[in-house]
Amino acid sequence: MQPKVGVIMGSRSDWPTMEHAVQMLETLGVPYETRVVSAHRTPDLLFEYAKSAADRGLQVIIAGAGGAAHLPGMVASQTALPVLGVPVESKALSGMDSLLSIVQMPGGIPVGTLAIGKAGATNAGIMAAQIVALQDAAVRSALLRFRDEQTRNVLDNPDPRG
Ligand code: RP5
Repeated sequence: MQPKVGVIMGSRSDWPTMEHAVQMLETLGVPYETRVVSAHRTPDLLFEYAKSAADRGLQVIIAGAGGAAHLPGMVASQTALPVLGVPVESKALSGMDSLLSIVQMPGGIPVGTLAIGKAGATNAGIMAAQIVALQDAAVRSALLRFRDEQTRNVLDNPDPRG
C-alpha cells in the first residue's frame, strides 16, 4: 500500500524509541515507510526526502532524533507537510537537549513536538493517524476503537494492586 506517513530518525540507535510510533501506525492500519535520515551525516538525503515527500503521497512525517536534534526542524523547512518531532532520550542529558532542540522552532516553520521518549513516539503515531483520519474513514474507525478499548481497559481494572 502507498505509504501515508513517513517515520524517519537520525540513527539506527533511535529505533527502540521510534518503533513505538510504527507500532501505533500498524495498530491503526495506517500505511507507512520508515528509514534512517540523518541531518548531520546525510544532509543531502534529508533534503531529497523532505522535498519529495508530498509528491510521493506522504501526508505526515514523524521525525525522531536525539541530542542536537536538527532533523525534524530541517525536514519541516523543506516541506509543507505537517512534521511531528519526537525527542529521543539521550544518554548525556536524558533527552532535554533533544526536546529543546526540537521544540524551539522560529515562528513560521512549525514542528509539532511530542514528549521525550516512548510516550512521545507512541503519541506521534496516534497523532499522525488522526491527521490521516481526516480523509480516511477506516483509520477514523480504528482510532475510535483504540480509544474505546483504552477507556474500557481502565474502567474494567479499577484496583491498582492488580
Ligand atoms: C542523532 O544523534 C540521532 O538521532 C541519535 O539520537 C543521536 C546519536 O546517534 P548515534 O551516535 O547513536 O548514531 O543524530
